[in-house]
Amino acid sequence: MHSSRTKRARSLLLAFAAVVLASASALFFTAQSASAHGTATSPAARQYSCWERWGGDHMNPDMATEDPMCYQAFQTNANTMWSWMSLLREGMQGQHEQRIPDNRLCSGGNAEYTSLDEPGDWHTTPLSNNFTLHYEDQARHGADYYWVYVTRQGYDATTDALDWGDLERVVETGVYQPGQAVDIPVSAPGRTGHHVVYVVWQASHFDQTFYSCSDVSFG
Ligand SMILES: [Cu+2]
Repeated sequence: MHSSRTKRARSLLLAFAAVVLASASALFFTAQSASAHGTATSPAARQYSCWERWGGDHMNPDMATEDPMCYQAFQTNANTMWSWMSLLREGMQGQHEQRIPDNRLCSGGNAEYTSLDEPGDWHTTPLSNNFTLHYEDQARHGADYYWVYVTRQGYDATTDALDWGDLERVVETGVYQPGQAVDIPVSAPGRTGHHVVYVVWQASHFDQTFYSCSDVSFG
């Protein structure tokens, strides 16, 4: 009597522990996959650049004067930086240029990232007109394609939010396999000064698309 009751209690406990373990690992898996997508890291996307330079020191008041665009981004929503790898949209069916409105390109129309649409004196990466774009695919999604755009000469990133008409699409890649390094040669001749490199990453695991703006200075 007594021992069978103990047995029953023990097996209930085991069953309970199994459920807890299973849901904990499901949670862990979700957190892992959610935190592991990617973005352009060189030249660095706006949110990655702010995270890289200020993520470890984001309460520093000097940011307001030294790097006002990162400052406004942290003030608006610090998750924009903590989730630098999750600037994505789902189910776009390849209609990036049709479905992302002008002035919302840098956020991809994703409400968590609106501070990135603000024009201003974003920190730039100095580059020559022929450069290699490195994209970090943390999640090993692979790619159906990458589209790389560069702003036209005359565009002013400090006063004008990005429109499709400001851009020239200079690269359309083919497929990248999951785990393959993504280093894309880009040529953007005839440009000097502050420009924006805009990247569309169509991931391969399902219809999930990532957008990013990287500020560069040519010449
Ligand atoms: Cu993903």
